[in-house]
Amino acid sequence: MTHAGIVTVAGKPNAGKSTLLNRIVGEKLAIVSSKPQSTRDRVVGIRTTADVQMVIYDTPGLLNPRYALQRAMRSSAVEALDDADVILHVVDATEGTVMDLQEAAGLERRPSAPVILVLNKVDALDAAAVERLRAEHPQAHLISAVTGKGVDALLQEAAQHLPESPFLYPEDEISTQTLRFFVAEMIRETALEQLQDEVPYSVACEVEEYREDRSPVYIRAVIYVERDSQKGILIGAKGQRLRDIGRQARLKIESFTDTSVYLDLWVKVLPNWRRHEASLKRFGYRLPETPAT
Ligand SMILES: Nc1nc2c(ncn2[C@@H]2O[C@H](COP(=O)(O)OP(=O)(O)OP(=O)(O)O)[C@@H](O)[C@H]2O)c(=O)[nH]1
Ligand SMILES: [Mg+2]
Repeated sequence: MTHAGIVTVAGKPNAGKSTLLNRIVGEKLAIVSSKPQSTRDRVVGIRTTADVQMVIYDTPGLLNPRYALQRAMRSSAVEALDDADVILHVVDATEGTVMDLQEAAGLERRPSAPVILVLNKVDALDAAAVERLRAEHPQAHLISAVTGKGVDALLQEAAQHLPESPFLYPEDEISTQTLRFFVAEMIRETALEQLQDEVPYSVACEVEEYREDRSPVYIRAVIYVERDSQKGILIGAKGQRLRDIGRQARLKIESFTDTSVYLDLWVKVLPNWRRHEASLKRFGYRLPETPAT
């Protein structure tokens, strides 16, 4: 009999959730950045072995929302907690304090699924610090999402919480999201890498046209920002920065899709889109049913 179910990866911004999802699936599905709040909606990865299928939800970091986009991010994460058969609570072990998920995320009630505590980034700690964590949190899994250390043991424990079930997806599937979604995310990630301060939070990306019938594959995409000044920063002197972003994003897309791609990349201003529900919907962010508190 096979086992299958939902494994939700949750925790604070920048804890390494997306890095862990990519490690588990063995493919770079979720964008990773050193800037917090890089994941905005649930990213679904699928891992199938001989008798276990895990549907893994990577979620936005749980934080106190201040504007509409953050409300959408939080509700996406909280929904994914409700759907879970088992939750991996990822904590950045280099930060010192380890809170329980309910407290760290400000949840009103304890999630109903079992929670496994995952202390990540142990590669960045010295042996004494690792020993101390082990003594303080004997039930936790100490891992490094970057090196893969401890991840197999973690997956073995997670699998034990999945119900008996036929597989939910074909065995060779690694995600439920569309290519368009991944392309938009790869462009957004590339833009994040090039930007400082507040600008990254103002960036959204939309794929307007995707022509697989052409060779190279033709993709027209728009990077949206909130202000004219940000548009200037993204385009750069004589358009150099936008060309750099376009070239690097194209390389990522080509390696992900295994085809050659012509990326036609534009920048547009959509004033204050992060605060407008209509704009959020347009970019595919899900809105909470009732305003979150
Ligand atoms: N040293 C070390 N760094 C890590 C590890 N896992 C993640 N990081 C780094 O931590 C930063 C954040 O990683 P992400 O995977 O984007 O974190 P996240 O939890 O998905 O962040 P949000 O989506 O913004 O909530 C990146 O710079 C990663 O390279 C790890 O095991 N060791
Ligand atoms: Mg993330």
